[in-house]
Amino acid sequence: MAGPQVGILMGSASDRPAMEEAGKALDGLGIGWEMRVLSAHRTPGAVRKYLREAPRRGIRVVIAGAGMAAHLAGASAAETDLPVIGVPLDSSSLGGLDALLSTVQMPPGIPVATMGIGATGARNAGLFAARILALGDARAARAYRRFAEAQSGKALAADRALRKERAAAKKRTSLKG
Ligand code: AIR
Repeated sequence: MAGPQVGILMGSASDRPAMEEAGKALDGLGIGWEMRVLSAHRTPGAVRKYLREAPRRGIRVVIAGAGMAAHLAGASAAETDLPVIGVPLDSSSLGGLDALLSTVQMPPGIPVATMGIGATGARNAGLFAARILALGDARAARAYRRFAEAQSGKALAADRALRKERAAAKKRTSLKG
């Protein structure tokens, strides 16, 4: 069996509930992933080691989530040429704005694709990783298309149900009058 293609990194085990969303999104598309707790501040050597070895191990995209002064995505992008997707997490009294600015405001030359704050950002990070992989992987591309069509189908069904409900309510009102 092929190994994981996406590395999901997080600054602390406390980030896990939010970052699991990235894994769930990838699971839904049949894309393999692995998860590590690696901190740009607490374990910088381990961050470097992981990123140096990642391409050889088959990792194609890195997702890095951290809160507070969130430097994990930037530090990861400094260590590898793989695409790095940053997820700012809400772990402080600043509601994640600190992590957002720390992740998004990269200096020129070291790009990080920054998602929104928290679990929703993590889910989008998983989907964005799938879009990157889909460029060179027809199976991932088909899985992504199926997901997008199912999502549209659900939204269209909700719209149909809403219009039906409103039309019925209008009819009841006009019958009364
Ligand atoms: N963090 C850990 N090392 C560097 C950073 N920025 C972040 C974690 C977590 C927050 O600090 O990503 O969101 C608090 O970590 P902990 O371990 O105290 O819960």
